[in-house]
Amino acid sequence: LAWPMQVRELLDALVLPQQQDRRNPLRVLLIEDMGSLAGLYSAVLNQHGILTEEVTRPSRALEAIERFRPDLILMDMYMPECDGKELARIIRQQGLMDGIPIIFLSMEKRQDIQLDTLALGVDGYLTKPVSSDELVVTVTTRARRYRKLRSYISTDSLTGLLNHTHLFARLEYEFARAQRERVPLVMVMLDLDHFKRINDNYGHQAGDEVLVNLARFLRERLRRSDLIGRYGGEEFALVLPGMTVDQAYRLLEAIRGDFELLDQQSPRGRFRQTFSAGLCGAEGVTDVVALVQRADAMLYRAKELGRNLVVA
Ligand code: GH3
Ligand code: MG
Ligand code: MG
Ligand code: MG
Ligand code: MG
Repeated sequence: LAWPMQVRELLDALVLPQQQDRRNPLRVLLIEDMGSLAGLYSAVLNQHGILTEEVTRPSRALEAIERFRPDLILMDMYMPECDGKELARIIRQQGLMDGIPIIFLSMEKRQDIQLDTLALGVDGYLTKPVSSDELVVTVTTRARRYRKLRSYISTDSLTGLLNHTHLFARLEYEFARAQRERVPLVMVMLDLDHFKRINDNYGHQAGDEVLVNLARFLRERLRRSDLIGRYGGEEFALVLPGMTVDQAYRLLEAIRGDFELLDQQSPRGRFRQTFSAGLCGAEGVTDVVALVQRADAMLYRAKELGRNLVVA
């Protein structure tokens, strides 16, 4: 298929990987029972810097979504185990990913059937055979837009950490997974010590900078798989999957000790800032509410015992 030159350039500009895409490629989950076809789509998308994961059995889809965290789902309509419409409906019921773009790829040309799927909340319909250009443009633009919207609603604007709502959605998932796979998980509640005084003595702006510094410090010291959230105000919450309470205690204690030594800058002078943290392991805990309550109780203990402490 030959496009006029201007259209070709427009297409290239649209799908040109943007700076942020290169550092963190767009992720597309392909649900297609014909493995060879899935491989073909993957190859086209991969050529444009898009990461893909292929699922040939619909029953594996939810697990793949949770693990791979796609920015978009490309789905076949007719599959032996389950039809695409049913699967789309199930995906739409999952809290964490309920807004993810789902695009159908199918030979189905009947408009009433296509309309039916659109009414389900499916975002678009590509009719096979689809051209590479159409595939790449559709996927890139929608995945990028979803990613942007998702980051607005899931991150705290000051620190860039997960916000309260999103942290809890992710915690629910990590907690369930830890129970299911019988791996440890630790919840941490962390609160800055006498932070009110910092605002009073050095100004609110300096206080904000401390929050940003701590967020950066935590990101540097924790693993990519750990969840770091701003619980609210000057309180942070961490979820450390796969870590035992002992390991988490040692890690947090090291972070506490190093953070305490950082010089916090402000126009009214330098100062130091400490935090206290409470830890709780997920083992034997029935739900996330109880988990957070226990970590909170440990934090309260740390405050009572004099602050600048980690209590497990
Ligand atoms: P404690 O050691 O008991 O936690 O003492 P504290 O002073 O840190 O706790 P308190 O709950 O009395 O005060 C929390 C302070 O945190 C008050 C509030 O102004 C400040 N704070 C909360 N959110 C922000 C924020 O986004 N920016 C700034 N600069 N300050 C904040
Ligand atoms: Mg099929
Ligand atoms: Mg307080
Ligand atoms: Mg505090
Ligand atoms: Mg507080």
